[in-house]
Amino acid sequence: MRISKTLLALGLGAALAATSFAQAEDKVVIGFSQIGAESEWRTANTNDVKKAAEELGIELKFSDAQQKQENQIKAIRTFIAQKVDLIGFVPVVETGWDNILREAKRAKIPVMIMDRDLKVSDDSLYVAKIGTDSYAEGRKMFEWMDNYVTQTDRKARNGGDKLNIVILEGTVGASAAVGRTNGFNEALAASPNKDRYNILAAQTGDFTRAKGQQVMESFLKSYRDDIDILISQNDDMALGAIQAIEAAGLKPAQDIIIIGADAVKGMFQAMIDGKANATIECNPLQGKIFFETALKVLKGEPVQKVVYVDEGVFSADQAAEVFPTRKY
Ligand code: GYE
Repeated sequence: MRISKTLLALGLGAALAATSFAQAEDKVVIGFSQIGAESEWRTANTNDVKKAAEELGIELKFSDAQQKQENQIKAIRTFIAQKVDLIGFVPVVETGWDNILREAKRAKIPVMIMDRDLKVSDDSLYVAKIGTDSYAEGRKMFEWMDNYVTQTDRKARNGGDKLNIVILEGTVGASAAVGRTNGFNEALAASPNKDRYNILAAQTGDFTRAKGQQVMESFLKSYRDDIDILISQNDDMALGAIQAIEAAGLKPAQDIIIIGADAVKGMFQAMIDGKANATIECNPLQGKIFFETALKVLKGEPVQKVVYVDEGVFSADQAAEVFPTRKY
């Protein structure tokens, strides 16, 4: 949508007549700041963004922030200087975006959010958000756990009267972690079964496999014979934790119930192998709807402010059957 050289070369009258042709010829340019590559989910999300942009004929300026908010702010500032048509980004953390988004607004460049939520003083600083409902995901983690322990009449391994839970949390300050924590805790607090449970420990594993393993090792050092349930705010951390549990001589999914989030292929494989119990889906395939919405925004058409993608819940008993249909 930038003015093409052909357009400039023509006289003004001819240029006006040629406008629609020039627009059809010029690609929409979108700058996109991704968080990084911390998980299998994120890789699927990035691949989907790139594929969708290509399919819709959009010129994508893609930038990887390596988990740092300051890198995202720099990337957004560069996109503003490059006068892209629209800026998209995944906010690594919820807060701290007001200033840079005001800069984009002053430059009259619309901003769209993907995946994670953000908190800004003024919601007009972004036009739309396409993403995941992490609060609902946190609630589903509790509900699946509570149903499962009810159905299997689970007893505490240490003989006590409460089932002991450890929680691997995501990146500190990220909406995907905050939402899942709040959703889980609020569902627990409101449950008639709340007295069944005790949260032994909760710590961030930064959404990565390596840190999930490391933090689980330390949980096991303190509470090896007490832990009944692991709630992992993403599948990658759960997969790391499974290694720690096996190294400690325990059976994942049997001695310790393992519930993850994302529903990536690696977790399906773990469920098929009998090493994990369930995963709450978080759908990373958001590219198509994101860029279709962006094109509407650029045409001045009305769009919905917040759109959540569809998400399911998968347990080990369905894993083998569902696995071949999984797209990420
Ligand atoms: O669950 C995790 C990732 O923001 C919902 O980020 C996303 C989370 C996802 O890296 O694996």
